[in-house]
Amino acid sequence: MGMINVAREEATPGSLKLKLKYLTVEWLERRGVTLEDMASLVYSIQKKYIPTLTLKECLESVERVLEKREVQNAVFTGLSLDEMAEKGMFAEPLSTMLRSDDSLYGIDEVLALSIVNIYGSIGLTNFGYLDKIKPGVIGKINEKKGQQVNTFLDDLVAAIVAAAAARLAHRERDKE
Ligand SMILES: [Ca+2]
Repeated sequence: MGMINVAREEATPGSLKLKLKYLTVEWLERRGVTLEDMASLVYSIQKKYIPTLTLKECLESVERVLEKREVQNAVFTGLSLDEMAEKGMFAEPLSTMLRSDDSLYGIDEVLALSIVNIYGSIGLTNFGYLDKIKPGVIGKINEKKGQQVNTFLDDLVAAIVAAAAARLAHRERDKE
């Protein structure tokens, strides 16, 4: 399976690869989350481990994460489900679970974990922390829940931030 994925990745023309990344950024922005929002969260959780860290490096790390097809696909899928739930396109009991971000639903977290898992156990620890504390834009997304369905968005953003922070941690460790 790994081999097939690599081959497909190489066959993807550069312009399509770039287009998918920009679409992913656009979709997140449409739902109220910018690259800068995510980069500043990466900075806040990783700064204590890497004192020389800059906001620019955090922004770059978020961008690298958003270049991965599995991340893009998770974003397109989750945000489509949020928007469709908003428009009332699902039958019960799914409709109510998605509209209320029911903690027993759980599929939003499962989808987000597909992003986190790319970067191993450091990613998972970061994700657990962000999910519990809900700092920065993640908290803002939560507050907006009355007006807009953000059931998948909150977990996707936490996962992207967790992955970008883990990526920086791995990079720093490889330097030593
Ligand atoms: Ca959620």
